[in-house]
Amino acid sequence: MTTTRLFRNARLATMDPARNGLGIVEKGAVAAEDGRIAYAGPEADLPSSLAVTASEIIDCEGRWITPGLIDCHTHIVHAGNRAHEFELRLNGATYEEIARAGGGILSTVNATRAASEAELVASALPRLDALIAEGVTTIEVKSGYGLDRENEAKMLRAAARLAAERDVSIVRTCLGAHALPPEFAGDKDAYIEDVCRNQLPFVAKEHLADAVDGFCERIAFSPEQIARVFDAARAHGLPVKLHAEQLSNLGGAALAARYGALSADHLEYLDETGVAAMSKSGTVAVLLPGAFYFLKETQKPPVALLRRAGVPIAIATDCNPGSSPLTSLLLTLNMACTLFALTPDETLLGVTRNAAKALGLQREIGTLEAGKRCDLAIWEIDRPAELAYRIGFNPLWRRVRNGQWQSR
Ligand code: DI6
Ligand code: FE
Repeated sequence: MTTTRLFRNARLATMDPARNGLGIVEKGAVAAEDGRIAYAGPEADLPSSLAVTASEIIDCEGRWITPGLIDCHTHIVHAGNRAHEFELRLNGATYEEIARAGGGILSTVNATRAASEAELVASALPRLDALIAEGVTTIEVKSGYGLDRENEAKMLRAAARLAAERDVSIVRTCLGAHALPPEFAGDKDAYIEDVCRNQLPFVAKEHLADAVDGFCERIAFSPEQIARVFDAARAHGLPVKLHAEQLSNLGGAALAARYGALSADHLEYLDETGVAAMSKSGTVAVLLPGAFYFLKETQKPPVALLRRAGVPIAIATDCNPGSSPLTSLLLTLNMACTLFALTPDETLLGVTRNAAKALGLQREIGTLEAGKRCDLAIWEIDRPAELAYRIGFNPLWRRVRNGQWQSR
């Protein structure tokens, strides 16, 4: 039997590209049928068949409904934390110096290798809960702290378990090419060979990831090395994305675009050539103001160029223990406005429609349109800009997943 649930007397920010801006509908309604949106639009135009069959009618009393929020770039599965490095940096050490001295990512690698899958799940859950409490319904989770076949697989399995522990969708990305593990010290090419020949074939065979990512940076891997990883990903039918132009400009975004990447992420040092390449390939620019803030960077991503070229912009927490220990997507919206001068509307599209595209899920989630999964966030606000305006306040009223009411 089909169950129809009707959310009425609401204001909708549909994010529907066929409408202007946020696709706002005053006096709107959303009908969910078997977990999917059967209707989203003016309540006056609601098909009477849906109104009649509804098994439950929820009066939203004028509250705002947005699509469930999407955090499209996180590293929430990891062990330990790096508060000590935070102290070192406040005493003058730089992120790159700490990484070169064997700290940084590698200290998280040691902790993550030593943790069991169950321990990784248990330590990720409080971070996941913080995101969920703010209306997040889909989260991307990267590996990248295992750096060998067994430990990368352990991280990706832990990520999948999160979706069994909580009502949330998890999208998994294999980030084997994140850092050089100690057993390959001095030989990045040999490690890249391990990623391509050993890690990715296994991850693909076991269906452990939905995409492949890399870190293209002088402290990580060169464009040539990343190209080898992308070739291997392509051979296994996996789409790619890339940490690019975060600390310097190596042309990573243009490389990613040549491989039809879903997204290029960070992008502080992106130049005009990179923007043009992304625009041509339809690659989403994922901006991560949490890492920019936490590392006290000064070079800002070229937002004006991205806008002019029509590159879709997404926003994410980058939640990770080293450069962005951030578990609030709402605070991320505020940071994107204050630090990168995005408009509140741009940030809201960046955690809904454009974040869905960054995950290749634009047909499934990210807007309030008939046929999509009925993942909603319902807010106690008077206008959408409030979601980006407040600092450290959570106006979520209710979350809806697959058409089902969730407790906060
Ligand atoms: N860029 C980042 O900001 C994170 N990874 C990456 O490639 C940092 C990860 C860490 O420091 O643990
Ligand atoms: Fe990252």
